[in-house]
Amino acid sequence: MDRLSVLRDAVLNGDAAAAVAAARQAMADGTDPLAIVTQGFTPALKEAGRLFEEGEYFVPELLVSARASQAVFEIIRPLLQRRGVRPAGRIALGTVRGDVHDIGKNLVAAMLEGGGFAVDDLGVDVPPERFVAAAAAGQVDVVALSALLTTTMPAMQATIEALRAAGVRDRVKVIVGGAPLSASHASAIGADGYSENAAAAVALVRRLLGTPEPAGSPVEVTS
Ligand code: B1M
Repeated sequence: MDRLSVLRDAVLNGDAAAAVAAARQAMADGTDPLAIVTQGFTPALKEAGRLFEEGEYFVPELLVSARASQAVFEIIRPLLQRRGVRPAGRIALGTVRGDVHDIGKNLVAAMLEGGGFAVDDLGVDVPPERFVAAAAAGQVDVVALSALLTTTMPAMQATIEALRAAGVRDRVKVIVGGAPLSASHASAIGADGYSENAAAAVALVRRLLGTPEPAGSPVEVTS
């Protein structure tokens, strides 16, 4: 079995030590860290979600799979981040109120940092007023909202409305993302953009802020 298959099985079985060992071996063999995300733990989590839907997995199994992915992500994160450069913009990012899913949000944060942006990670279950406070503080160019549950999608609209009510909506761009989202929903709730994955979020922010794309890094943007 190749390293990424071993990693996928380890994540699916919630075996963090085996997942980390497979990730380290894959990197030692020259595997791109981003491939460990896109071909390693992301498909494994998708499979865990499918098993959950079919009643074969329950929340504890989802949780140990998520922990194994997070352990892998911790060793990859520094490789996705770029240090020591002047930020091209500042992003306040969080998972919206009622939602504690943060693996995708953390990936978006790391990719944005890797793209040269400063990220204020507000965490999970972030109420609209915390996003408003971040925007009102002045330094933030983009408010970035993540949601993984259909039941927490309305919190995105509530956050955008709170920004408007506080008089700070025009100061910032708002982007949204997460598995249940779509470009049409983003536009319906008054967001400035939607991206389907972490790499596309970087391209979207660059486009919204007018930051030039570095040569040789084409990425797909869905917005
Ligand atoms: Co939950 N969960 N979960 N879960 N979970 C899902 C999302 C679900 C689809 C599983 C399923 O039924 N198939 C389902 C949602 C159904 C729905 O709403 N339609 C679900 C459910 C129901 C629940 C609970 C309600 C279960 C319960 O308690 N009965 C509960 C809710 C808790 C809460 O939030 N209040 C719950 C809990 C959990 C755990 C805590 C156990 C754990 C999360 C741990 C953690 O995040 N620290 C968990 C997990 C792991 C999942 C699955 C299996 C994996 C999610 C994940 O991390 N994917 C998930 C099934 C699935 O996704 N197929 C599921 C990998 C990650 C890299 O992808 O997060 O999609 P993703 O991020 C992507 C893009 O979406 C995008 O870029 C990322 C990287 O490319 N993106 C953005 C995300 N945010 C973005 C923001 C952007 C731009 C792009 O700009 C701002």
